[in-house]
Amino acid sequence: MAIAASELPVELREVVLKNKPDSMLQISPKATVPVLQLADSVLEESLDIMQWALAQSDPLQLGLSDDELITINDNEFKHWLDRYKYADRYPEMTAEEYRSRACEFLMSLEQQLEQHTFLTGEKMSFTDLAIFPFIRQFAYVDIQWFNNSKYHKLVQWLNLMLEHELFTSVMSKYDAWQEDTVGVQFPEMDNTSE
Ligand SMILES: N[C@@H](CCC(=O)N[C@@H](CS)C(=O)NCC(=O)O)C(=O)O
Repeated sequence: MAIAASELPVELREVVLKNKPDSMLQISPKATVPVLQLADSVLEESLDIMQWALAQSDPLQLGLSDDELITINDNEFKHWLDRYKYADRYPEMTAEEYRSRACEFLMSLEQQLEQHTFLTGEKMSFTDLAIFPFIRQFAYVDIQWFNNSKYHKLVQWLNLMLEHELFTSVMSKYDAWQEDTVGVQFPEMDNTSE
């Protein structure tokens, strides 16, 4: 989403995690996605990629942020989210217990959203982009529970983000990239208008 927002052109290489290309493992032995290969360096963390893109070009004025909310999201919340999502792999606690641990963070977000439409103000910002994918994952573990929860503002915010063109525009499905081929040009050329 940050790259789409920046409108910087990249070559997209869709990776199937069960069959990672050798050339990806060579430049990034860490072996996680996303990976961004630049002319003289490799970025292997989503936040670094977001910052790289938006530092150069930010037409939507999302800004750059190392907000405390992002730190809590990437550490505490992600920890409980993974356990809530895969509770059968972590039998020490029930899914409901994992969910209630994760909810501490949801309450912080709800408090922000009681003050403004997005997490840091009336406009969507870097912080919204960084946190949204994780709240989306959390919500879809049990969407009925989420939609009926007490986090009313968060439910509204998630829907705003899900409907936002920036999100829908990056949700196309791509075929896996094959070694020694050219990936997909992104943003894709709009060939609907003559
Ligand atoms: N902190 C990293 C996390 C990256 C990460 O864990 N990505 C997952 C997919 S969402 C992955 O590539 N896992 C490796 C695998 O499943 O083999 C980032 O934000 O870039």
